[in-house]
Amino acid sequence: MACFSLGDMSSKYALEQLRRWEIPGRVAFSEGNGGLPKIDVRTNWSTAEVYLHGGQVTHFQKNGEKPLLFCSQLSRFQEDSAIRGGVPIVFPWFGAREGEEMAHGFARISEWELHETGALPEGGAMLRFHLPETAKSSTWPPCSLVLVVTVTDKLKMDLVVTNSASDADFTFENCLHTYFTLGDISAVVVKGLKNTRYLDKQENYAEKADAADQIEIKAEVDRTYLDTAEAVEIIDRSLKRRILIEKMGSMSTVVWNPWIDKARQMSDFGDEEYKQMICVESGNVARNKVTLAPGKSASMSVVISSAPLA
Ligand code: TA6
Repeated sequence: MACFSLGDMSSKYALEQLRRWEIPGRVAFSEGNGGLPKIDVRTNWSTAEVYLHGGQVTHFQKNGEKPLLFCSQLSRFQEDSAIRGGVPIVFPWFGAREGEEMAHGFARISEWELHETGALPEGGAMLRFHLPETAKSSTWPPCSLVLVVTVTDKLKMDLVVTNSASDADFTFENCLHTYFTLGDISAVVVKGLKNTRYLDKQENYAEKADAADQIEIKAEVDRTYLDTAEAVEIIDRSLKRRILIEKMGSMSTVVWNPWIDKARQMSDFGDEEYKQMICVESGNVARNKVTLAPGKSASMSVVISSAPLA
């Protein structure tokens, strides 16, 4: 199976290798930020961008509208850092981990391989990426990770994890850590999580529930909602749009806005950028972590769409 990953290739050579996957008018390749190879997708309804670095979708925008995904103006684009925006792939652990320097696992700082591109008959595009064996931390059991990105008037991402071992179960956390563009955080509410139990990172992961119909962001919010398969809606009255995040194979939803202090502490994030973004993340975290028997797979899908506010 022909495939491609950045590995130790130079970017120019890398781009030449990618050309075979080009689909005129639909899928093209260019040198992105930091000289990293970037995949440019154009459909009848939208544009998108994906980096092999992290297998990360960094841009999705419907024609004539503001981008749906947020990417920090200060994001690093280098091999030992995660891109600050778009859809970082969190795997095989969420958050910090004892003895591991990289929070949120190694998938988002690994070079993924492009294995397939396809033009969809109605005018969309499909891209399939694999995380190569070499990218994994040696301390982790054999597993395979596949990401399928489908771009139409919606953005669909499928993340499939397979336990490649022949004799042992494999337990992991996963999360599509999606950053969304907002007009103004003060004009935004999040719906779909009423009465859902969550771990509040602001209070040492105390377990709580919120009976309010919607979440307003007036300070740092860092909540891991558990045991929920529900869709979540971001209502943005400043951009007069609602963003719908539907998910399958995910029982956790994380809602995060860094607010003022955390924004200032992040060198790859603008001090004022907290006003134009929110993370609504879909995954399987904490007690929702997944255990796979040998040879078994688990698939998680997230579909992002938007519509004007009535
Ligand atoms: O998903 C929320 C969170 O776990 C926050 O606590 C914050 O750390 C955020 O992820 C970003 O993490 P990163 O490692 O990308 O800086």
